[in-house]
Amino acid sequence: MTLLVPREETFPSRGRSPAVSARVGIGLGIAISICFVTGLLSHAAQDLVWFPWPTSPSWGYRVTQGAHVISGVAAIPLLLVKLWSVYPRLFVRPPVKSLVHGLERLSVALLVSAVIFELTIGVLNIAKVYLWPFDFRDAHFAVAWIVAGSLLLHIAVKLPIIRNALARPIEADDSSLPVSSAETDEQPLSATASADPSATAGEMPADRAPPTSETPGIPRRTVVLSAYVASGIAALSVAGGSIPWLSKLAVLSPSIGTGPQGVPINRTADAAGIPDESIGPDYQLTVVSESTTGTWSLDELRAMPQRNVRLPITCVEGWSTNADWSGVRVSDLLAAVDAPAESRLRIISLQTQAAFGESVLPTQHSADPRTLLALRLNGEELARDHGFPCRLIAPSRPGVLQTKWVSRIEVIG
Ligand SMILES: Nc1nc2c(c(=O)[nH]1)N[C@H]1C(S)=C(S)[C@@H](COP(=O)(O)O)O[C@H]1N2
Ligand SMILES: [Mo]
Repeated sequence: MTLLVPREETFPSRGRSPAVSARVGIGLGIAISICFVTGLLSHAAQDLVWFPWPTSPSWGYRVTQGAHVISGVAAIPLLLVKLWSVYPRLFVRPPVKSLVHGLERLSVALLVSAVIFELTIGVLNIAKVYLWPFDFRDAHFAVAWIVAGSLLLHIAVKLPIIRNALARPIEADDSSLPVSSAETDEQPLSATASADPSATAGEMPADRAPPTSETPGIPRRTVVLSAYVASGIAALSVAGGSIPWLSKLAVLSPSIGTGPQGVPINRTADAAGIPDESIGPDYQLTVVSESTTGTWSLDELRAMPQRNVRLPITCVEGWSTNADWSGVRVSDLLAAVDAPAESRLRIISLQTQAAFGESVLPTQHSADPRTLLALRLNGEELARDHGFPCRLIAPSRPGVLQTKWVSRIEVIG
């Protein structure tokens, strides 16, 4: 029998061992858990009508969504090293030894493909690349549950191995680790390899000793350390998108402060198809309540009491920044049309037939005195691309719902 790969690359080698998989797995498990929980929170803030997402602290969504993007990106190097440490197992023969073994392999396949799917479309979303025919949010949300379920199952099945691997010094001999019924591929040393003369690359010769600290290959400590360092670097490459003093390092996030008026642009007025005439002198804001309809020209809005708030804008896709906004309180507009401050509102923009062209403002946000229809940003009249003549800004609200170019507000509950 000839091995197709160099001896030190065969499994198990020193670097490829449960000692490494378990130690990298801890960080990966933590990153995925943070990502999952903050993803659920983002879903709650955007889609759950019955869940009163709080308006305070105003930076709440900024923190949860920042953590979501950072933990997801930090997971990538850990995932790669984890897969590297176990991938020769993909080629064990026979591929399925028993029903339990088959189911266990299937759950790992599901876990790995679901995690790769989530991280891939997540990163592409941060990079504003939309290649897929399906709805990003629906798919990202649904597959997150597959990740969570198969991850719990995976940890439960591997718990004895994880425990033992963590209890021993990292470079210690792995050969006496417990082997569960689904884990018999951990023992290619004896029966399998010697009984099967056609053993393929990735399996061990029968006479091969179990890996020890003497086995050639990358030291395990180096593998684990490199995984965590790479994860930290990956996190830093996006962390500056949400954490201002790290913004110089944010090579993968839009630089905060680069857009007009010091705030990045998510979609420009041209990209959103806002015609110049619609935001010219004839512009009017219409507010419709059950009993009354009010209209205001831009000058009339400017003549109303102007409020100043400092609030972050948090793009779901991985950047956020604080800004000074001023304009008319939404609750003042509601009072003008005899609607209670605690009203559910539909905020409609001049952009028609687009996913973000309108949004629903829950009652707690309408009533919050910091929720404005902003006319000014960082001391200047709102730039066209930031939503001129006026745009919604509310505390702790996903950026995608901070509707720009608002032309109509309807009380819907
Ligand atoms: N009408 C409309 N409003 C919109 C959008 C849009 O595409 N159309 N994009 C939203 C998104 S995704 C974000 S992050 C914020 C960004 O606001 P900014 O471009 O002023 O920074 O605007 C939101 N408001
Ligand atoms: Mo966004």
